[in-house]
Amino acid sequence: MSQQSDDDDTVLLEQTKPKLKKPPLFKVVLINDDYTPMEFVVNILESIFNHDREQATQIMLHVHKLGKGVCGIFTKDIAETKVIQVNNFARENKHPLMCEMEEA
Ligand code: TYC
Repeated sequence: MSQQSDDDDTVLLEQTKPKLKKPPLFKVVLINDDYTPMEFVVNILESIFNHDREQATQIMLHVHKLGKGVCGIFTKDIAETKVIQVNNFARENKHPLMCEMEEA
């Protein structure tokens, strides 16, 4: 709310727009490949994305059948961190699994 006075001493109140905008959101997307074991992908979906075993298995099978799939939707910093964690963990275990982010 901003205040302004005019000639006759009345105070005009004018509504100003709220200044906070919602942050942009990013999908973290898992990509299929022919070599990463299904169990390894399910473990990643449980440990990094906090899905239960059932949800993790559904997402892994979706990616396996359709080529890619969303693991979760996050603000930019969190999405970037998750992508790095997945890619580092996959490389440490010598799997070619790939993870990316796209604006939601
Ligand atoms: N296609 C893999 C297999 O048959 C499993 C897999 C699922 C790999 C999802 C990557 O993002 C992935 N072992």
